[in-house]
Amino acid sequence: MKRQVLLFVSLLSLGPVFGQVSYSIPEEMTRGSLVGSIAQDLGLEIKRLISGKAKIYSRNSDQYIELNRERGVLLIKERIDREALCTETVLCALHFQILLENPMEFYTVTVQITDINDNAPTFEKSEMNFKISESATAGSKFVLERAVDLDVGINAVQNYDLKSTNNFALRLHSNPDGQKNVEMVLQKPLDREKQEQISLVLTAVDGGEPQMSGTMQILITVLDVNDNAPVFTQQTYKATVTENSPKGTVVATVTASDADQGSNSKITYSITNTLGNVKKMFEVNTENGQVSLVGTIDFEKTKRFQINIGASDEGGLTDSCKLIVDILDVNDNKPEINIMSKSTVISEDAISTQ
Ligand SMILES: [Ca+2]
Ligand SMILES: [Ca+2]
Ligand SMILES: [Ca+2]
Ligand SMILES: [Ca+2]
Repeated sequence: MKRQVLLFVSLLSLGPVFGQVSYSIPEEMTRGSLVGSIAQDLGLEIKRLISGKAKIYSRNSDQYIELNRERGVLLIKERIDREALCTETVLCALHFQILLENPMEFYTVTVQITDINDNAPTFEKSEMNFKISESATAGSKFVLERAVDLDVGINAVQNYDLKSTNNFALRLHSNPDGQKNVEMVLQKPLDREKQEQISLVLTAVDGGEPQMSGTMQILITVLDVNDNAPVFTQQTYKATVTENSPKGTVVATVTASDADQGSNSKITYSITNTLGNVKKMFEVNTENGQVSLVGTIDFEKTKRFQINIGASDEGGLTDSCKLIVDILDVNDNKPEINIMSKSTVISEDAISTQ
């Protein structure tokens, strides 16, 4: 390698360049494809190429291009991948010399390698996950990954698309380096109670012909906030209980539900009456809303109770309901006397109507 470099330098010092020519070819041409009619373009005859033992002199281009002296043409020797040869540079070219002996002459040749659209935009990750609170406000921004396309110019990434969403809009802004920053912006607040998981697809497209694209999944988990109060299934419940029922008798069950999640929906029930003896007679199970007797009920003293019950979630949001309990008489006051008195009444009525 070192010897070759030295030879190249000494050649340059030997004398003037006799001519130069440049070609432009697309990358990925197959082996044997024509690069250019070099003899014709340099004004050399085929026999001069042969007698001068014309050959390519190059530090690195001879693996890709060969000279066919008999035809006076340059041909593809090995498939050229522009992306491997030049990475991100838009201008990609091979430089070499055609060297002839007797007398010594040399010509410089430049072969521009133009890009073809043979790479799709790709995302490094196949999906991105976000956890976003349902209290996030419109205008909140979330940075998305950019796609990479190994091609250049119009064949590189040109645009993005986000589908399908009512809540988010895609926003692109160009950087000084020409790359686009990709963001999604919340347009409409999220509601975990309506949709807890949102799945979007981000698509990147290049501007090549035919157009190529790459996609990435965006998975959004909507985090709960306590934005729903408990709600009782009824505003008023009704129940009956016979007097003298034993302590512990379940009178009724009240139920409230809460659309939120976790502790934001954990309900605690309580009796909220402040006046009267309701709290001495009844209790509510704080967890399941079962209302049961804790006192002894006497129909002769009270025929109806109104129990006020509250439901509260752990965020402090509440609802309330009423439970009306009617006490049923069990005729515990000497039924025989009652019957006697009734029959007395009937007989009195009978007399009075006659
Ligand atoms: Ca390419
Ligand atoms: Ca491309
Ligand atoms: Ca709640
Ligand atoms: Ca919620």
